[in-house]
Amino acid sequence: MKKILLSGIQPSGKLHIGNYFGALKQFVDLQESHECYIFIANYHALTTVTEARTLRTNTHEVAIDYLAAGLDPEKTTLYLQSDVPEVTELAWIFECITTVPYLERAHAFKDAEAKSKEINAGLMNYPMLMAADILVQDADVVPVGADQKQHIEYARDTAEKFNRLYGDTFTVPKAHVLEKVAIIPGTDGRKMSKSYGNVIPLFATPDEVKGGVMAIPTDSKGITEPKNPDTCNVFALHRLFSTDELPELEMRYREGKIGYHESKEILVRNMDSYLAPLRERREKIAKDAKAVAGILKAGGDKARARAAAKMKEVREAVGLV
Ligand code: AQP
Repeated sequence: MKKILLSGIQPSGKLHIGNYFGALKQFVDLQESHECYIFIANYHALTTVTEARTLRTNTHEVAIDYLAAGLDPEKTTLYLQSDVPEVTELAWIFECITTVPYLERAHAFKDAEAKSKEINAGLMNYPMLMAADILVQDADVVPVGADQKQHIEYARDTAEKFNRLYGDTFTVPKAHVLEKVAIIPGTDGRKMSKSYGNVIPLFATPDEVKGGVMAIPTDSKGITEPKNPDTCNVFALHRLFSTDELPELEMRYREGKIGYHESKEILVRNMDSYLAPLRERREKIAKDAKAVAGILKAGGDKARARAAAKMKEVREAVGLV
């Protein structure tokens, strides 16, 4: 029996190459070896997106991105989180066995607090909704970037706590984080993140890719000065897109045989050849909105049926009957 893999991405904006290497590419790579459930986390996106039209458009775009990146609906159940409303019921039940100080320890919560953001209750309860997404499908494996690792710990803790209180009900899931791509840096060297404005969109046009790469800040070393590839934001992206040339580029960096401008030009060229086939596939898929909606509907029906069966067990376990 294949292990159950589950993960999702929020439709809170255009997917970027951090989302791709940190998460989406792994979903694609693991879809042969696992029974896969990949959703679009539109309930989660409500914590930040407050315009219905934007949420609807982003959701449709992410569905196209999933397919263009190589998720195959024959192998992977693709669905909208909101087509499985059972997760909100389960999140409520989890919130009732979870303490507020525990939720306040989440990095995402502390980050928002440090930035003095107005924190909505949805943001605070985010880890419980995520735990519900994962546990309601009895997922074994959850591929994510490093920033989400703590949330998987929350899901594990919640499964264990529920099982202790009400009897063995949930599988305790494991995070799957690939160290090499755990934190993809953005154009400013911080984690690539929509909210930091340092992203290169996965489906950027060639001009956007060029603009994004050329704007990456570097130090002011001249062409012949030795450079440290480990602290260069351009080189960090070479590690993803220039794998064949990496040893040569590293040598040229260390020996002062390449300037940042040339390094960026090489990166733009390599990014374009990597991203062009994905872009072409996306254009084709985007032409048939009905087919995309049909794939999500079929996936939603399947995911919901599984969730409903699990919720029957949960309701009985907690005494809601
Ligand atoms: N820079 C990154 N490196 C590696 N993995 C990343 N992920 C996101 N950014 C990077 C992974 O992408 C998946 C989906 O993430 P999400 O939908 O939760 O979005 P996010 O993490 O909130 O992405 P952003 O861009 O950082 O959004 P904002 O700025 O709105 O918070 C996750 O598996 C995540 O680890």
